[in-house]
Amino acid sequence: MIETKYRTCNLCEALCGLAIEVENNKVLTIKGDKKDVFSRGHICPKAVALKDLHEDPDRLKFPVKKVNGDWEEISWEEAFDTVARRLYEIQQHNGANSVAIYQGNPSVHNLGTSLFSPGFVRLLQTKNRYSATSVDQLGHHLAGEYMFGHMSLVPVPDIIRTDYWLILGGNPLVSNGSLMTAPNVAGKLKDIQKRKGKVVVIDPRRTETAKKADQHLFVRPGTDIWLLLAMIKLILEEDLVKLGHIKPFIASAQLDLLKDLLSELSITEVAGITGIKVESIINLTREFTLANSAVIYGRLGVSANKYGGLCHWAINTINILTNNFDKAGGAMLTNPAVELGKSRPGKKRFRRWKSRVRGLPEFGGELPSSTLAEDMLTPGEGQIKALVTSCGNPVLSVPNGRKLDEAFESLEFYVAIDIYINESTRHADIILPPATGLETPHYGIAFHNLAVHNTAKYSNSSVDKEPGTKYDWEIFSELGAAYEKCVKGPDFESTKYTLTDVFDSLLISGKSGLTLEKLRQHPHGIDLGPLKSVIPNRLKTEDGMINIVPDIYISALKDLLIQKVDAKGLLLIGRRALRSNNSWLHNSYRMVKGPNKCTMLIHPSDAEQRNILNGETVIVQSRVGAEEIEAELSSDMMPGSVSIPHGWGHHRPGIKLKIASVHAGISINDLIDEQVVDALSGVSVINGVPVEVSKKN
Ligand SMILES: Nc1nc2c(c(=O)[nH]1)N[C@H]1C(S)=C(S)[C@@H](COP(=O)(O)OP(=O)(O)OC[C@H]3O[C@@H](n4cnc5c(=O)[nH]c(N)nc54)[C@H](O)[C@@H]3O)O[C@H]1N2
Ligand SMILES: Nc1nc2c(c(=O)[nH]1)N[C@H]1C(S)=C(S)[C@@H](COP(=O)(O)OP(=O)(O)OC[C@H]3O[C@@H](n4cnc5c(=O)[nH]c(N)nc54)[C@H](O)[C@@H]3O)O[C@H]1N2
Ligand code: SF4
Ligand SMILES: [Mo]
Repeated sequence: MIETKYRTCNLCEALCGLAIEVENNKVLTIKGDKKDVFSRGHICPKAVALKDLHEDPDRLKFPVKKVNGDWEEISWEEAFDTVARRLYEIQQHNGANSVAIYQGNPSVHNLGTSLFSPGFVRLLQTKNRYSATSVDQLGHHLAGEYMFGHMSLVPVPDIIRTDYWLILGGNPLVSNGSLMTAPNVAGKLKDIQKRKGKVVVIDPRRTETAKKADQHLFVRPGTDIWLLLAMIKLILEEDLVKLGHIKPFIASAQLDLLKDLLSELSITEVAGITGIKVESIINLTREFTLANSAVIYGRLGVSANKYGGLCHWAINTINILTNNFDKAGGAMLTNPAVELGKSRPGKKRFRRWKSRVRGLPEFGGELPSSTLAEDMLTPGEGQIKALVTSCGNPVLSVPNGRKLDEAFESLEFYVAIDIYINESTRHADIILPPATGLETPHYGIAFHNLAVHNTAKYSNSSVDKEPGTKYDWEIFSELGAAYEKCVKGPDFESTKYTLTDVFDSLLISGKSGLTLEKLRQHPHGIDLGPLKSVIPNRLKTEDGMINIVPDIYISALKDLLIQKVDAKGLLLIGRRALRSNNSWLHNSYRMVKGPNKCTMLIHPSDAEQRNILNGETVIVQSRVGAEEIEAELSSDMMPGSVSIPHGWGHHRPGIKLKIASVHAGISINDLIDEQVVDALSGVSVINGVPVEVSKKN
């Protein structure tokens, strides 16, 4: 019998509703669910890859152990006992911090991992915790922590109601939006234009989004902060400040301080640094402030760059100063059924400890991933000797992948919770593979907190997992129990919860009145209404105020303002493709088929100077490596910048991905310098990396 199952796609942040035809546990078709209260039928080409993922013969189903370089299947029991014992013994000999954990992007897309990994991580008691957040979005969270009192208070652009959308360093028509859950961005962009609004994109590449926008301005990679500061200066000096209803929550002395700090900034110099003309900077600022509603949205290009921390403070500040914060059409906080960041005001969760070798700051309990390799390779007290990875592929996603290869190989023990033997997990001793994708229930806890409209939707699994396989949450739970037996003795029995127990109690503790039972009665989701003003209720600062000039930002700003900016040479930036999902969807043939997608885009004038023709192989050289790649000439690139997509590089020996290893590409992170991070937040600098490009002889 053919049944239609409704669920939410777990691949990216857009939370699209899917209608899946299933017969005898086999997936027949995957389409958009027109009745989904949020996405209304929208999907992208990646959704069908969920079928390929479900059927992928290369996916591991049972634990494997490396024996003399080969993989052998072992029982779950043996796997949990061995992993728990090895981790415990290594910590007994070398201290708790000798075990590190890295959690990757799908952790937040997987309800089981979101709810059950924190308990396991706490058991390990290690300060060496890492995640993809520090290669992605530290700046957003740091600004939330210091300006609004909690790292989860990340405002989202209300693109459903805005009249002016200014996008910096994001390409939501391809990425489908990030830190802004908004299915069908293309439709929403068109709607802004239909209501006579305006969309402006600032990007070193004329992206797919820029081509649909009303205006595009090239910006030299890594220099947006100067543009943002120039905008703040103009707003303050031209008396364009409008605080609206949040006025009582901002100390007026802070505006004077900010004006003072920027008094020496020259707009002409900003134009020279950014490549954006003085008159464009002035027009942009005036248009933005004069629009009925307007919002700046900054994403990866301004998040994982040298000033990622300052950029997101500046973006929030502009939205606030122009009466575009906590207001329809501006930057808003959400009212989700399960709210993140409910903890009480208190001590900042920043710089409570440092990375061992380079002294980079902890934030929210984690250290910057750019330090992971050196913290493993540098001998001495506190050296990392063992690693747990879950939902992550740091060899491809963290700067200097080659150094990580070396570091992972040097470990005494490495356990990966992952579905594939890929670039990272090939170094593991044991891999614990979960049931995933369509086999799991879904609720987008993190993403409902970041959504442009309030909804709630729970999906049951669409197909049964194979008998004997385990979900991520079962793996964390059972591994935790085995580890606790090592610590507390073989008779210790830890309390066992199920995923639905934990999720239901979380729902009930929220104020929405929703229960799991109620959500289950609404397979297309429940509409909880448009975003609403939440200030001051959601503020978590100790004094109940918004802080637009936190001390750490003032000192970072002073350092920035005395910098000399070198505009010479080529700067490398990243890009994403519609049929790609970070590093792990390339084993689906329909995602990789067609012409080579892992090319380096270069402006024809830069190519001509180097005698490079379209399609030729070039050598890209950086401080940390040199890679050969096909050049693709494109006048969509700003002269002086070149672009390579990330997530490729499947040529490494030992990986067991038949399709991906044929469509291998190179890894941009083999060129990115792990030593360069944003001095304020510690986020990796993956955009704006100096490189030399030459023709291969
Ligand atoms: N140069 C450069 N580097 C980048 C970026 C860039 O733009 N340029 N982008 C950065 C960003 S934004 C991010 S988020 C990171 C992503 O970096 P990571 O999170 O480290 O890497 P992913 O490619 O998302 O890898 C996901 C891993 O999870 C596994 N997996 C998939 N589903 C499941 C599941 O349900 N359970 C388990 N246990 N495992 C699963 C996959 O097999 C894969 O190994 O990369 C960052 N790195
Ligand atoms: N299809 C697909 N969708 C995805 C993903 C994927 O891999 N594939 N990954 C998901 C993840 S984990 C994330 S975090 C999001 C990311 O979502 P986005 O941030 O929208 O995605 P990117 O394509 O990385 O966009 C970054 C843009 O910044 C530009 N840029 C680079 N340097 C600079 C700079 O210095 N200044 C400015 N102004 N722009 C700059 C780049 O040219 C690029 O257009 O996408 C998510 N969605
Ligand atoms: S946009 Fe994202 S959530 Fe929607 S179908 Fe595509 S991958 Fe899935
Ligand atoms: Mo990301």
